[in-house]
Formats: sequence, C-alpha cells, structure tokens
Amino acid sequence: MDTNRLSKPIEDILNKQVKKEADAAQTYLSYAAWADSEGYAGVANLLFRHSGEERNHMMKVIGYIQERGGRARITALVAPPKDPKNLQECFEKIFQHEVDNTTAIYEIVNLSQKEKDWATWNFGQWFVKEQIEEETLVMDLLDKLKIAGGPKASNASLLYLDNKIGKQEDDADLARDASVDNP
Ligand code: OFO
Repeated sequence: MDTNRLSKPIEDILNKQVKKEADAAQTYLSYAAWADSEGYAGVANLLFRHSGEERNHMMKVIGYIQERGGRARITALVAPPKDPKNLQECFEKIFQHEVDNTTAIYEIVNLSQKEKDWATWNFGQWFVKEQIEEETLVMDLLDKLKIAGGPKASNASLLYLDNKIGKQEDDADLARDASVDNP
C-alpha cells in the first residue's frame, strides 16, 4: 500500500528546499568565518548562529517529508560563494540570498495551493513568516551599517556596530506583533 501523502512534484520541490537550506547553512558558515578573520567578532557570532538556524530549517523540511510518507533526499552541497569584499557586500549578498529563498518558499506554497495539498500549504506558512523575519533582520543590518557611514564608515563606528550586532536578538520584531504601546 502506498502511504506517501505527497505528490511527486511536491516531494521533489520539498527536497529541492532541503538542499537550499543546507546550502544556506554553508553560505552563512563561510561568511561567518570570513567576518571573524576580518575582526568582526560580533557579526561572525550572528552569522555562525544563523548557520545553525538554516540547519534547523533543513531538519524541519526533512522531518515533514518523512512524516508525510515521502523520502527525504540528502545530496551534495554547492561550494559557498567567494568571500565578500567588505561588510556592505556581505550584508547585501545575504539579503539577496534571503530574497531568493523567499521566492523558493513561495513556489512551494503556490504549488501546494495549485494541488490543493493543504497540509503542505499549512507547513509552508511557517516558512513564509520566517522569511519576513529573516529579510527584516538583514534589512536592519543594512540600515545600521548605513547609519554607521556605509562604505565610508570609520573603524570606530564599525567596531561599535560590530559589538551591537553581536549582542542582538536572532529574531527581528515583526509588524504583526506591534501595538500602540509597543510600536
Ligand atoms: Fe534564511 O531561511 Fe531558511 O528557509
């Protein structure tokens, strides 16, 4: 008896996402190691932690595929991108990476809606919300760097910024949680 509750296209697109999350973890690891060797210990800390988050995302997708009777596929990873030139490029590349990932998540949700696979649609909603957080987090990093002087930031302001970033929360504040008392 076939107990697989996922269609072949849904199982395939979810497995594509397993690889994307694993690749993302490697990208963040690589940028974290770069940031650390450039002396940005705070940024490195944030990126090392974020690499772990990407692994967690991968585990969620693997767990979901298996739970629905499908088969998670573990494949080879792509090499991480080359080192960024500076913090500005590092944050810009991470932002673009997250936007691309959002597109991939939307493709899963679109397909599940088309197939009326409401279980997968529902599972995908966690990632839709997560992507709002992740994009917001990186937009905030870019904003902070801009205030520090962007590409012309002094070493003193970069040091201050790096310290702040190292201590910040992993999750960004979302509009859905805002209120008059907590804007
Ligand atoms: Fe950076 O996000 Fe995973 O899904």
